[in-house]
Amino acid sequence: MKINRIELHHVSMELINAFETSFGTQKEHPCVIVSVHGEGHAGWGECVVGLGPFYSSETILSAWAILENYLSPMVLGRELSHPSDVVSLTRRVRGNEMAKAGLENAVWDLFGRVEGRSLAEMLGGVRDRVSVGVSIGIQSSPEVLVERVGAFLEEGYGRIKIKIKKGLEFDTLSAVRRKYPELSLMADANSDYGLADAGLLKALDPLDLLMIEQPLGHDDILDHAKLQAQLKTPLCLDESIHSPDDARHAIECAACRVINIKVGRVGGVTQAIRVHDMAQEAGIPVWCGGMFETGVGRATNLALASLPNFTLPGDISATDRYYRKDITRPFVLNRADSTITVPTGPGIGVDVDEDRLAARRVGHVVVK
Ligand code: OSB
Ligand code: MG
Repeated sequence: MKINRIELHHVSMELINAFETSFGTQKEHPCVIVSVHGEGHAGWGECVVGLGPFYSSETILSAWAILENYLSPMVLGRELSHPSDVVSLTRRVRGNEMAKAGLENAVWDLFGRVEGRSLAEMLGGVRDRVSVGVSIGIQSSPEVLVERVGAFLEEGYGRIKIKIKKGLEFDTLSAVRRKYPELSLMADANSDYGLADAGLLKALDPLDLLMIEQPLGHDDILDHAKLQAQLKTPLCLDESIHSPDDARHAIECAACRVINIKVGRVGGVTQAIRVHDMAQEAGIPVWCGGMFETGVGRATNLALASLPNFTLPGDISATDRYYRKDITRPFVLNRADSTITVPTGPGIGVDVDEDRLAARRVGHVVVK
């Protein structure tokens, strides 16, 4: 299969609710939607970068430049026998995992559409519905937070993740725990703590959290191992895992008991599967993280999360938790079991509404 044209669409999606984390407040979701064209079909992938280099070092501008000037030329016109060929063709580019993922995911979708197979089927998915939860940003007070949690439970979400900030973690989480003693509850620190703050995190052990996500440095593994040894609560790594090797290092030194897999953070579907398989062999459960994806990235995530070792609920909420109108059809929550149904059509199984895409587009380039 050959790709003869690649288009980059800089899309800006307005979030229904601003989202505050320990690294900043986000009012919109910017992304690069990548479309790859060949064999009479188009494949779609989402590059999940932020506006600034705060969650990861990649930004919308860096991903755009890398995709246009380096990654696209490496893939255009080349004979591809499998989507993972993109990984080998772009190996010379270091880092820039989100840019790589946007392109490779589009190629997976193209292969699926040409072959008439769903992405979930291509990846070896084993479930038709994926367990999901909701990630709640930092709120103005514990009372406001407890109310928001109640509203999401009312909507049918069965697992709640709360963003925490150093010094406010106990009051925040214990308020929720007091109101909902049985709730499947977890926290995400986005690297706001240091090893010297172990005491603050140890104090959370009695709250019976499902896990604490990424308390320490965005590039740390070893200190997480030292921290995990002091805690009863399982640690989960997000920011620190950019590759299968990072996952291996974390597993070998017992830095975590859970791994969050974001397809963008690890450089695409192929690498995500490698991390999944490695964790499975080590007895480490994984779950699918979220980056406020449009329907394009959300569909990719659902296919990925249908793999067997995604045994914990993912940050893959329904479309109406993020957007009034998406660039694909909306995804809805199955209220009865807090799941979202995995698309079954060819490729990612949803189509891009091109009028809607054009309406949200602030930049566009065609690479041939
Ligand atoms: O740390 O998981 C994170 C969003 C943007 C950047 C980082 C993170 C998140 C989320 C939101 O937690 C997950 C979602 O609902 O998409
Ligand atoms: Mg996280």
